[in-house]
Amino acid sequence: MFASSRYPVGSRKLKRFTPRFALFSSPVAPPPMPRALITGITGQDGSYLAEFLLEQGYEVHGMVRRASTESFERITHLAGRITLRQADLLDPLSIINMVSDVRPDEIYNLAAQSFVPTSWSQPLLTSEYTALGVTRVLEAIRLVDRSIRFYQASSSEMFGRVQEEPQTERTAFYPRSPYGVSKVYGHWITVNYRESYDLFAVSGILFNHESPRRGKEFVTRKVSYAVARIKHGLQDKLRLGNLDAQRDWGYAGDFVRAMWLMLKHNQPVDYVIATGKKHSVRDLVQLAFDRVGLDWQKYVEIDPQLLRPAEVNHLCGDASKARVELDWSPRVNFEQLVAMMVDADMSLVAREKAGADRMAQ
Ligand code: NAP
Ligand code: F7E
Repeated sequence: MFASSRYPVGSRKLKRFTPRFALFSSPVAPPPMPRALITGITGQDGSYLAEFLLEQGYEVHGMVRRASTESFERITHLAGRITLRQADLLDPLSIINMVSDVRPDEIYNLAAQSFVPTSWSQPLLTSEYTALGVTRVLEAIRLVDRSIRFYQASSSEMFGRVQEEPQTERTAFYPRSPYGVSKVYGHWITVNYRESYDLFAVSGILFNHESPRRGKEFVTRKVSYAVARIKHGLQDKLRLGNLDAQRDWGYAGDFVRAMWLMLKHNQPVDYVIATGKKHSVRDLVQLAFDRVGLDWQKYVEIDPQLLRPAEVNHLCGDASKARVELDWSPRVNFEQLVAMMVDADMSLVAREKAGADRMAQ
């Protein structure tokens, strides 16, 4: 049923790529550009995915929510090349109208409340965005056009207290936070709509992925930014929580390529996306401080307030299925990732410092 290389044979989607006049005119007119809609385009992954899809020749639309101040810094360099639409995961009508106006070939549902600690302080809002938000997008597809392909941003947080090592697509879930629980809902509702309505809906179970565009509250960026500020003499301590936690950290640029490969595949299948290597927060800290020639033990303090009510102690994924079936594998390793993030923050802090000095004059 999902048999062709690009889009399903016999589906309405095929029409978009086979203009009728192509049979009579020569040379053949180029097929229309595929059209993608990204929810969460202002986030880390949304910005990398938008860039990647533009490179693949897509027309890219992004969903943004209304705010009194805009937070578009990750996508300002794409201005004029993407189209932004206002809608909100909490408002079903806004999503239906947006999908109906854009009529995308593919929807990447990346929008979510994605910071794990906030999911304990705002558990209901987290479920509204991160769990029920998925159903709202799926319902819009069901009502507007069932041939739209759908990607759901699922998470290794669903494995939580891990039931086996490494984790695969067959590992049982045991989430440890309201965020993880919400993602389990998002995962299963995606599977359910695929099975109930024959949608091309897939769930990518992505392990932690980072970049210089990562939010500053996540541990990798918190460390790289603090290292840069300490090196530039703007900060003298870095307060952290659990240094023993271990994660399978990859590079966001590599991971968005996997999302696209999943929607290009001839069958809707769920995949684990991971590097297969785990490191502790302590390893991360040591590497980051080493990069600028500082001894981390002089600067890092443990703050018990940063410990979580229920911790995910270690995660490590096995992405063999994606390697074999999608020909996907990561290109950036952990050491390169940490170096990339520290170097980017060294430049950023230097610019911030120069700006502050100019203001003071
Ligand atoms: P992120 O940087 O926190 O971005 C989240 C995005 O969601 C932002 O664009 C945000 O918009 C948007 N959003 C939040 N609530 C919304 C609402 N009510 N309506 C519309 N948009 C809303 O997250 P990320 O790291 O790019 O991750 C992307 C997705 O992958 C998320 O679903 C996350 O849970 C999941 N994931 C991430 C990782 C990872 O390691 N990065 C791993 C597995 C899964 P604003 O700019 O307006 O806040
Ligand atoms: O924490 C420990 C913390 O907040 C990683 C999200 O993208 O990946 C992310 O969730 C580890 C945890 O990411 C601090 O206890 C120590 O064990 O960077 P994080 P996360 O919770 O793994 C998954 C896959 C997602 O889906 C999420 O959306 O680091 N840790 N000290 C700390 N963490 C933070 N944030 N801050 C600290 O000071």
